[in-house]
Amino acid sequence: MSKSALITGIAGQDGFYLAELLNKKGYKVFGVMRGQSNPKTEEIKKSLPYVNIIEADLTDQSSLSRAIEVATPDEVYNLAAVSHVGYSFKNPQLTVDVTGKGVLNMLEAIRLTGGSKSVKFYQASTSEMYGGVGDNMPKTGYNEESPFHPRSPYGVAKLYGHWITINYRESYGMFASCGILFNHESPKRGMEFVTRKISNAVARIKLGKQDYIELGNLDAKRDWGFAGDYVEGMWRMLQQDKPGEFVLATGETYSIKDFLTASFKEIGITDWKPYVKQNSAFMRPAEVNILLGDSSKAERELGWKRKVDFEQLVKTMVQSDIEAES
Ligand code: NAP
Ligand code: G4F
Repeated sequence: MSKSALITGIAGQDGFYLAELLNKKGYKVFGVMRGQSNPKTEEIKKSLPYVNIIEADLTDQSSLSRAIEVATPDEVYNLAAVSHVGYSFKNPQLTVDVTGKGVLNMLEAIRLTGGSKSVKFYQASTSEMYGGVGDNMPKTGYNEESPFHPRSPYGVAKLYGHWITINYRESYGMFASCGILFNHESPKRGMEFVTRKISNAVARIKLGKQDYIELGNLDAKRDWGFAGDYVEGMWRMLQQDKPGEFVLATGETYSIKDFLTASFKEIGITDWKPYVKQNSAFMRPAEVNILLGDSSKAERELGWKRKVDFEQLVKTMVQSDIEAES
């Protein structure tokens, strides 16, 4: 009999790639969407026609219990979150409710519907939990043993989600794993994140639809991979004999300036400075200056390694936006 998986955050970037992967593997896929009339519902029905949509909200535990009863999943992937770091400074309490306490609601929904021993659970933890100021980062990057120092309401809420997941494993014997994922991007990335904001603006500048782009801190560095590679790692975590924590990263870090250089190169522009304005509205009250991940454990134990490199990622995103904007 085919396995069944429940994905929260199905309308997000990772929800899309994970649903595609699980469908290819023969899973029956259920996806949680929020809202009485979510405008993305029609889009999801078109792009992921095989997904069984369940209306539920991470802040409403009873709706999650119902989702578990409907899907009777073998695996639950908890991807839903308020996921934008900048937004989390403006809406810190909502962020705690969804990104933090929402994880507890999902775990309780599994436990109270009798799934503690039968359901495998994946929590979308994040490199934002390391935060820091860059000084305490090991030369080879953060790994599963590195200390945490979140720098945003989002990072703090995710740290709660991370530890409550581990707590449910230790308390109730749940198969509950956390993927500590570094930034991963794609043409499906939300426009509010810096990579897609840049790739889309570069496409529009090429097509004469836009003159410049406004950005915040250009010096921050991120370890950017391709989302399609990372959902494969999530799935592998739940196929292990034992649950655990796993870092997924590329092991390379680039600045926003590097991303601008590579993106503008795609449209034949070598000097991007005339096309970029800095706007303090996009600066954060506290910044994570540098992120670099060490995914040796995932390579060793999951046989996972990223396939797409930085240059390929930028090219794919810019070309996809040129096509979409043409
Ligand atoms: P995303 O595109 O922002 O998707 C998040 C999804 O969560 C959205 O579809 C959103 O629904 C849904 N959601 C928000 N509030 C909800 C609520 N109250 N109830 C139910 N659903 C709700 O994020 P992503 O990039 O795919 O990331 C997936 C997960 O991995 C997130 O938890 C993120 O924090 C984490 N993560 C991401 C990265 C990364 O680089 N992408 C790295 C590490 C960890 P709507 O579509 O209706 O808004
Ligand atoms: O693209 P970002 O908003 O991603 P950020 O903050 O690294 O968070 C993403 O990755 C995390 C994993 O490390 C996830 F957990 C999280 O859910 C999300 O997916 O910003 C990247 C960098 C930051 O330093 C930001 O200050 O780009 C800088 N930046 C400069 N100008 C900007 C902008 N970020 C955004 N979103 N918009 C700007 O105009």
